[in-house]
Amino acid sequence: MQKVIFFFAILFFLPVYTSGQKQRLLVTTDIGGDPDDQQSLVRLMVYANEFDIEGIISSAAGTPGELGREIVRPELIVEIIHAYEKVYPNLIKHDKNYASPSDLIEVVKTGNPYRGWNYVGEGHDTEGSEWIIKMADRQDDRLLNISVFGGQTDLAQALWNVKNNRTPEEYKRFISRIRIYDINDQDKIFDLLIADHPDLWYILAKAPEGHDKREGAYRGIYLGGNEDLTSMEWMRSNVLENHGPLGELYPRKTWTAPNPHGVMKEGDTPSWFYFLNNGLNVPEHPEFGGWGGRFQKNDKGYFSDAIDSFGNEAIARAGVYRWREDFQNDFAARMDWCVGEYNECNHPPVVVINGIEGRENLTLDFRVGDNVTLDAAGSSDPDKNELSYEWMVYKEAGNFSETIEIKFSGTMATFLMPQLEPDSSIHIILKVSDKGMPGLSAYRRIILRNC
Ligand SMILES: [Ca+2]
Ligand SMILES: [Ca+2]
Repeated sequence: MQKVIFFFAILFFLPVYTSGQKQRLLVTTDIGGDPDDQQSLVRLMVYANEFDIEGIISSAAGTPGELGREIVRPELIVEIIHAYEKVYPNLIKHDKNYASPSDLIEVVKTGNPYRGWNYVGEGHDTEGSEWIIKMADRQDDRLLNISVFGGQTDLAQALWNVKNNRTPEEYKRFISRIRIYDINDQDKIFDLLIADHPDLWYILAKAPEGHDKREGAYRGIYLGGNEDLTSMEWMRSNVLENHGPLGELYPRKTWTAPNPHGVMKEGDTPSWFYFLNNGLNVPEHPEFGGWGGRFQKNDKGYFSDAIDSFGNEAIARAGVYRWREDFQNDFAARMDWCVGEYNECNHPPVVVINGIEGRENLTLDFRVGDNVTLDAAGSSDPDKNELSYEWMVYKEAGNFSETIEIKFSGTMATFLMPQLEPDSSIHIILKVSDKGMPGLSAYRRIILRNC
């Protein structure tokens, strides 16, 4: 009993919450080239209850030179939202927080069909670049998260406009209001962009120089790990068929080699997975890792791919594929929500850690040798499914290389607090999984430090 009192006293004085908020999201997409952008948007629609989606901007379609013409395809975004509109009445039976289809239509904007640094500057404002400015300026305590599925030209234009038309202080404030996750520097203007705006909070997800491009963190969405979860058979039974008009719109063919299936790619999905409030992800800390991958600050001041170890591999994309079973099952359940009644579908568990519900990560300080007790008692499942508890030490996330001996008992995990190196901490990921169909998991991250 004494131990319990001691523990709650610590909780009362020392919790640090750095996650757990519904995030704002603005997407720019090169939709109209590789159909994987449509795939990523279809998946995003069934997560429209988890974000405030403030913009979906159609930027120059395809990769540079891919289509042989300069074009934007906002109608492809609208088509997906119309399919969402058809399943929306069913989705709200599962969560009333799903965004209204008309609100989503209103934030579809058109960017520049031309791309590159020559299209940034005087006279190159677009509906899309102006919308980025408007949303970043919007009064909100939360930052605006920008997921760049394609080129960055409209984003660069927005930044150019603010830098050249506002005072240095106003520009600085504007920059501090946004976070960017960029897939692969598609317009090849990143070096110029970051040179012009060195204070940007920027993740450039891209395999490092000299590495195979397929090693990149974001590629873990479809490469490495158990690729059977991306097969045509899996996609047919969970997304494409018998799941309503939104699933039917999911493109069935794209380029996935060396993944042999050629169906699910979704190369851009990690750019919004990263910001998803799921109890695991911590948007302000790219080095913590999560569904969108793990990144480290480089000597140039932005974030680039970090190596993660999983199974026998140490490779950046493992930072994403290590969660594939969880994120595919989660997708499958949400696709069921498009057509099924509440009692016919599965819903994820609700995690309680040491009496605290929510999705915030917990930071707890202990002295060397203290008995640490973590307890998931009180966790529940809305479908009354049986639950199981997994406690994982995410070594890379805390820069912690030792092994600690954790004792498990029911909902509890206990261990002795070790001596930590300066600048390191122990990240424990609690995963609570249900025995529903498909099996769903929910997470909490606990960060332990020496005091
Ligand atoms: Ca794309
Ligand atoms: Ca459940």
